[in-house]
Amino acid sequence: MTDEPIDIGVLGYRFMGKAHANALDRLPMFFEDAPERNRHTVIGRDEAALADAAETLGFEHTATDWRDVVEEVDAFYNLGPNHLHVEPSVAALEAGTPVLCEKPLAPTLAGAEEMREAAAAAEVPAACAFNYRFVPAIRYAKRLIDAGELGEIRQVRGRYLQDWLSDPEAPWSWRNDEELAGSGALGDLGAHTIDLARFLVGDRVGEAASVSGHLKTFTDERPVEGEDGETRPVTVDDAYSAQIEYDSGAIATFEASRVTEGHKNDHTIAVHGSAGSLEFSLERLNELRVMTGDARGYETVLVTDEDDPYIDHWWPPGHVIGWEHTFVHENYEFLTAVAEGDDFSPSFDDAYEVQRVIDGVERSDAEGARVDLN
Ligand code: 4PW
Repeated sequence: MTDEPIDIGVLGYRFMGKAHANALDRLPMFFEDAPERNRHTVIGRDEAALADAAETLGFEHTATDWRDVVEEVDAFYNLGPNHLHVEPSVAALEAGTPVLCEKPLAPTLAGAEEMREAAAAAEVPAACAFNYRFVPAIRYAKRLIDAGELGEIRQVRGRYLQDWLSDPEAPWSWRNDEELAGSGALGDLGAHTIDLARFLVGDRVGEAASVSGHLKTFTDERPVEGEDGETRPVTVDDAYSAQIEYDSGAIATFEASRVTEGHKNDHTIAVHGSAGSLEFSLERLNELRVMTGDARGYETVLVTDEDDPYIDHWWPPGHVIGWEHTFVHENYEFLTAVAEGDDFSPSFDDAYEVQRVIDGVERSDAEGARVDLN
């Protein structure tokens, strides 16, 4: 492990920029064995906003061009819009700089392939920020599945529901544009569920072998903020649903939406096997519902004991943690992998597999038919 602080360069300083900067803040107090790190440069286009962000998020420098930064730093966090994932991440990897990139890996499968190849050629961690893998209750669920407590895995059901685009007057943003985002709810939210299922049961069921998918856009154009009367077209899905069959013959049903009234950030996943079931919901992230053995129904397990994953770093049993802590765990693992030169998972390879399913859903929707992914 290197003792030199890891200089971090971050592209993007809004929602995800704050989530990761907050995580970096928490490390010295709660993860004392985390490698030393240094908030070196924050990158963006708007110089005034950038100066404010550097001040608020604690970065030493600012830069308006990522090209000036990716070689200079020891780790590059790509938290920019999806259309900026490919080129800067590939350039960083080609310069031998480890990368942590937000999800979905790329707007298209071709972009994800380019990123996967750059990662394979580089001998440094290339990570995709699927933060829900770092929820203690999810790690607990994986232990149960790996130990065979659920028996043979038959079905997975996953949903990720938000409501912030429910109002047709909600303003247009890059997240509504196919060129800039790739897809809508599918890539933004569905990517998480597809990855989480793969994380939990992938070792038992293999990869997705075929998929049938449907995309739906309810609002075709949205107002441009600050531009009276101007609208822009929505060219991505508001909601998607998909049915998947894995190599083993296990099946999954997934859906995501950004227009579901009454659901703010409802990410729920259930796994059903021949000997039991479990269910996790982000809105109750300290809990896992489990049914195994001779039990006649579900038991709710509070996953906050000292021997539960990551919990020994935080508070005494029962003192619950939240969404932001997933980023702390993710940053801890990523920076440790960078310092020790280890592999990191979820990697670009993992994220490419997710993108293969996303692409399959899009093709299935376009063709009106089930598509083979092999
Ligand atoms: O995990 C979610 C994301 O994928 C976040 O809570 C917000 O919604 C930000 O982007 C999506």
